[in-house]
Amino acid sequence: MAITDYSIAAFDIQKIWADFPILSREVHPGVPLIYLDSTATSQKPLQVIAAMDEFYRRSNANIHRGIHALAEESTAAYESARERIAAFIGAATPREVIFTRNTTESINLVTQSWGRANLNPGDVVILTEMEHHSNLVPWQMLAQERSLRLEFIPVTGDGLLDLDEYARLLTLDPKMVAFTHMSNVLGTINPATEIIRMAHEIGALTLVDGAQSVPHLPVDVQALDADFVAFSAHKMLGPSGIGILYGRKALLEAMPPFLGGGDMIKRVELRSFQSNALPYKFEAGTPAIAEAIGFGSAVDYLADLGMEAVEQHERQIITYALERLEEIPGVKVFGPAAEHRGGVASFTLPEAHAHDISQILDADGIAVRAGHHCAMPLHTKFGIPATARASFYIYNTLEEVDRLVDGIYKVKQLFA
Ligand code: C6P
Repeated sequence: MAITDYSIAAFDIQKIWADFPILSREVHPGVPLIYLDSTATSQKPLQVIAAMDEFYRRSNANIHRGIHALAEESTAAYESARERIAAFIGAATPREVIFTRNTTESINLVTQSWGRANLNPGDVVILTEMEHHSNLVPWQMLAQERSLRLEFIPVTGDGLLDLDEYARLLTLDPKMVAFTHMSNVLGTINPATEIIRMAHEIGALTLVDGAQSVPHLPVDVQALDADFVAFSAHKMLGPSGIGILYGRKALLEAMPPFLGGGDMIKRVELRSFQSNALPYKFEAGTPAIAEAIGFGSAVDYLADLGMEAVEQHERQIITYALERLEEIPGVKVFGPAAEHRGGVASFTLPEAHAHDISQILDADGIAVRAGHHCAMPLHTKFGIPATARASFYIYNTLEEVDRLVDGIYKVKQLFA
């Protein structure tokens, strides 16, 4: 699609489009792509693709194991990626940045390692009603095993967390408060600093699901004062198969390893082992090396744009998108006003199921996600089985919002 709308860009959108080859393809003959599904996974710029290609062409070798030139190059590239990611989130040291497979694995690392070591029958863990299954099911599994009590901060009708009820739940003396920084369905940006401060006041630890916030907002883990933060590369211009668990050094040092195997040990005997130092203690086996290098390149790309500019760009798009969607008779958009949300708009139409909406939009090249978006309890709370979800990132334009709105009118005509 030709981009003519530059007026809102906090940065040079035409240059950005040139970096994302996939945005120029046709998805059906003669039908260009309009990609509005970055909350599921983002597209990747040439710089990320080139960094991974270059690694396999020139430097491929296992890390931390060889003394030959390629092994040293690949180890240096892998560790340099960790350093740049640590700087990107403001970690005190790269040793607090653990490579995992994704946000889901990062959260499971916390439940299985920290949780098993620290939680006992009757202990309370606070979650919220807007959690993705990734920050729900791992806690449910641990709760079953350890007879924990899970409590939930309610979501108000306008898609915000009820902080008065949170204050009341804190009187139950929870050991952990685990919450999403930004909802993948409602787009709500939760007041993470306040939630963490309140938890710390009563001595609880906090886990921030940053899957949607780290890609879209400036996130500084020390300014947040977070204990754990989980996020995935694939939602922030990087490859799939790699994510991060940030954890405070003292906490990570006290935690037992999550997976056992190579690289996570200092010494092994037939009947015992000694764990390696951080961060390697939590990185068993050969990791996703090329993916880590691609991830490093992705954070360089975002840091060059500036996360304030990324946030501003998406705020302008979502403000316009909410205005335009609300013009359409019968459309119900879930979630708060634009000032409290990132670039996510989940909606329903009375005439058509979310899957039909998505299928008809696809015929016009518009990619949106339909379903429960791995947040079934939230959909149950709102009394709906599914929503259609348009989500925006650095490469989206106001013009694409107009195309989405035209597409929704087409759906309404077809189902009238
Ligand atoms: N949400 C979506 O379409 P993984 O799959 O581990 O990279 O991320 C899991 C995850 C955790 N928390 C939040 C808030 C998320 O949005 C996601 C992923 C995608 O909404 C895929 S279900």
